[in-house]
Amino acid sequence: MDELLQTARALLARCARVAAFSGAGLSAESGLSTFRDPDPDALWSRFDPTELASVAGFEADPERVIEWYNWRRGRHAEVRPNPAHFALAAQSRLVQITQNVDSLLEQAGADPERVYHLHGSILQDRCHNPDCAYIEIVDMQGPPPLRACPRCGDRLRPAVVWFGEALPASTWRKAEALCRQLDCLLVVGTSATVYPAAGLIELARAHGSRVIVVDPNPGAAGDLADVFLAGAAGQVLPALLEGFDLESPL
Ligand code: BV8
Repeated sequence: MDELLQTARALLARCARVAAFSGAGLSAESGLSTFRDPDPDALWSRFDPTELASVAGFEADPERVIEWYNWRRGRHAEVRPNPAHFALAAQSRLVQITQNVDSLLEQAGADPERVYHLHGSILQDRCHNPDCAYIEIVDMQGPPPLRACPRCGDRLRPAVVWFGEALPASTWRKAEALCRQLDCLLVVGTSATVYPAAGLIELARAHGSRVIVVDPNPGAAGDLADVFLAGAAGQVLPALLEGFDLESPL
């Protein structure tokens, strides 16, 4: 690992335009389950995403979907950022493109303007009616049950992106534009299996970017890596980023 770590640091030292792209693995050491890991705790091995993270699932049983997200919100309220979040947040001029719906990067000090949540945020509820822009922050300690939108009467649901739903347009556009002008993309803790987000790695490579991947398991992202660092983000990122002041082109 040390030799590879030095190779990755030498690569980063030559890169003026860098960004980070993360998934559930970034928050695993904080105690938040990932989705597809080969461990019994992984969410999609315990729960069916078509029933709990889809419009059809919500329409079929909205109470159950809200209960499930409120259970995840309870978990979220109990956990804290881990050394990987702090190492990334310390790179204050770096943009964090993330698939995570948690706020651990921001809790670690990352500038919210520089955290692009491609799959939304579990800290807010929004109106399910696409023509109603009502959105509100949820008390993570005591999230409310299913309720009606105070503006249009439709149901409120977590402000996350469910399967089959479009990503937030302006956030996606910013992430795509950024990935077209990088020297290096740092990929952390994602199986790179969910699209269009996973397509950002190929997009960055297609525009000349090098790719560093940090993950205990190679997976789809590993296949796209110039340097693959096989390890846990909380252990690898502090050593990888130590002393750097990386910047993203904005
Ligand atoms: C859409 C939010 C159209 C909710 C989520 C092209 C090809 C194939 C399929 C599709 C395609 N295009 C679209 C699709 C369909 C679908 C899709 O990609 N399906 C996949 C499963 C095949 N995509 C969609 O439905 C998207 N929408 O296409 O809409 C459209 C367009 C216009 C107008 C209308 C409609 C929406 C996708 C978003 C779905 N929402 N989550 C919630 O959180 O509840 S996705 C879900 O998976 C999570 O958000 C997560 O972010 C995402 C990816 O998972 P990962 O983060 O990578 O997590 P995973 O568990 O998989 O991997 C963890 C990794 O961490 C592993 O590699 C592991 O080794 C590593 N790890 C573990 N511990 C550590 C670690 N790494 C470092 N350190 C550690 N300690």
